[in-house]
Amino acid sequence: MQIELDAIDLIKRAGKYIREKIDGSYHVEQKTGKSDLVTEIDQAVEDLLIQGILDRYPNHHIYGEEGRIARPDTLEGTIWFVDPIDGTMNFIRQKRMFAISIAIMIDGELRYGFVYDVMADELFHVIKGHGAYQNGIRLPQIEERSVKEAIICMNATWVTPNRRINTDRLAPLVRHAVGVRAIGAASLELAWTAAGRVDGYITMRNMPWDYAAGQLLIEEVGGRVGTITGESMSFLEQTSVLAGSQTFVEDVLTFVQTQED
Ligand code: 2AM
Ligand code: CA
Ligand code: CA
Ligand code: CA
Repeated sequence: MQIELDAIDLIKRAGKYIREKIDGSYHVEQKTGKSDLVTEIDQAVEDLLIQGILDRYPNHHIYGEEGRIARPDTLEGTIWFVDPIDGTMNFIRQKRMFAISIAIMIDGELRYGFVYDVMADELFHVIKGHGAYQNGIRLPQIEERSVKEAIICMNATWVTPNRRINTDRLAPLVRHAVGVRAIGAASLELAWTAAGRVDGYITMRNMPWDYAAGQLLIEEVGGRVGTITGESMSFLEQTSVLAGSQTFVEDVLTFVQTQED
């Protein structure tokens, strides 16, 4: 499909741009606080992606993190969810383990997803109904693992107080799991779940540009993605995310429902 080739071409060009800029100097700004950062590279990459999309598809809508173009307020038509740098803090401090995340939704249905690990030059991509791929090699179906057998990617927000859930209900998961990892780039954590490197991802606050591509990757290999209370995603607002195999997600939902408050 042309749209798939266009998206891959764009994401790889954007990645090359980031690799050229990563060791240079750029401004860092705080958005909502010291853990929520943006640089002029994030903005330049979003501009580059927007330009590339609209050159080819002037009627498509773009829902991008840095708000460089007005966001659609419905899911009608074709929408590109774009996160120019997912894991900005990793980009700034680790200089690795960040991704460009792009998902394409047509009339409310996720159809294509792309997560590009820029420094590893590793592209995860998915076409709904036609497979999920890691650098062009098809990913097998996800392994069914319970919490007791799982390595869980987490985020500090799920063991600190938040308004969505009593986090005392989540902390016991850490004790039961084989291990936990906090990578700091939601799209990569979801792609790694689809690829079987880890067994699940849980966060209390993600936006559609963080999870949409990773969600489709996981669903294509037979996994499940929803909110921490088991609802499906709305794609227009901030949400919790619980992702993994069917067994993992059901196990976590049971954990969350059965822990004492
Ligand atoms: P970002 O780097 O694109 O902002 C960090 O644990 C992960 O959560 C990253 O994928 C980060 O994406 C995402 N995230 C979403 N909302 C965030 C926020 N308000 N502050 C920090 N990270 C956020
Ligand atoms: Ca951000
Ligand atoms: Ca992000
Ligand atoms: Ca980002």
